[in-house]
Amino acid sequence: MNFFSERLSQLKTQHEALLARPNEPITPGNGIFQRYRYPALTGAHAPLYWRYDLNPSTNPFLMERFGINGTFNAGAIKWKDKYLMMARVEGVDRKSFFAIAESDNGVDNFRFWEYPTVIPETDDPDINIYDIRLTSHEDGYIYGLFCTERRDPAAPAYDQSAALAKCGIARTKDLQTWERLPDLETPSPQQRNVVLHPEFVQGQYAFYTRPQDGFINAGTGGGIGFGLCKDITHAVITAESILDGKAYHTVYEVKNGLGPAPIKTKQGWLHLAHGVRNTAAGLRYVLYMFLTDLHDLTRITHKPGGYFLAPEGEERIGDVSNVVFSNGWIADDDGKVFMYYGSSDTRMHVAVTTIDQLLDYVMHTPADGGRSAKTVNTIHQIINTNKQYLAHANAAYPLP
Ligand code: M1P
Repeated sequence: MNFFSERLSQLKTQHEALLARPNEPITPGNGIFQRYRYPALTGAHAPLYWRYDLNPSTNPFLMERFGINGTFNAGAIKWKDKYLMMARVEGVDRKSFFAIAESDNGVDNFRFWEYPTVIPETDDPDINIYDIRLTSHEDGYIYGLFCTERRDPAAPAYDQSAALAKCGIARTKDLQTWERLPDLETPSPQQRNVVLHPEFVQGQYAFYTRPQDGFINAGTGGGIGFGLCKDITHAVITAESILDGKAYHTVYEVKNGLGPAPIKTKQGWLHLAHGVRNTAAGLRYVLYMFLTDLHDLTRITHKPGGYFLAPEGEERIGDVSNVVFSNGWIADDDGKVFMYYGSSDTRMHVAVTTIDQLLDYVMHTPADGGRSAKTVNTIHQIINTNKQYLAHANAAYPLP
């Protein structure tokens, strides 16, 4: 075998082994969700034919011609009985784009479709697009709302970082061909993490927003907002109210943003969101949950204190460390829920749970008491209630 063929064979073997690797649940877990041992999707999952020129005469060293830096922050949807992640794929050129990977069981063997997704541009081309939220809307379309980032036109020439984030909107009926609609207009100069609600509200399209003053800093903005608009083909929100604000000394004291579109349950709408706080080591992103009223979407009925899921082990490390971020989940008809989350802006993971577990979690986890004394009080109450059960538990499972 010559050099080229040998190298190609090695690459193919390694790639196939990665794609075919079974994922394993990590037991016993916390009873709320089941984490999995391996990332569900990484940059290395990208097909070899995206990355290599496979012609021996033009690429005699079988050199990587287009490197993939990572795959993270994926939208998700069940489509023709397959579990689909629409991942944010980032090239080594720092540009993100979307590409769909599918799996039969939702936890492993994710394989990218042949081509990355083509999202048409508006008259003002996107410089970078990312973090798509997929919503199957009752109007019959699947919408993808994503962040479109462009250089801030007001920034002086010496500042090549200042950016303007807006919400881009595209829709499809087959996940292959996308129609681009004008970007969402809101009272806020910066919008990221915008999510479309799956049902009409008062006959209008309902959006969860995240107003910010700056690209990174929430400033006077922040919080998960809510607004309505009649025409999604020219989406303008004139009135935006905050349904879940940032709060001092919580896991969302710097900023927060909604994750995927909420899941409808008999008890209300289940929401997954991310919260950000500042530390000496930089920003820390965790996931948290809350439940809103079935009819008044802006009324939070239950909100557990603290985080639902925070980065652990390898998840803590990556291009932007100490980050978990979720913008995709899939609820199966049997009540199983596949939660997809990115870690440290580098790779995707899956955690599996059920609607019943999530409702139990949001409805029975103590709320944030607001101060240390209340936290101690909460634990005292748990201990006292447990006393009658401890004797039994110790008898059944004697302590060493
Ligand atoms: O780098 C961490 C995250 O930062 C942004 O989230 P937010 O809008 O809440 O600040 C996004 O760029 C997100 O993609 C990224 O994971």
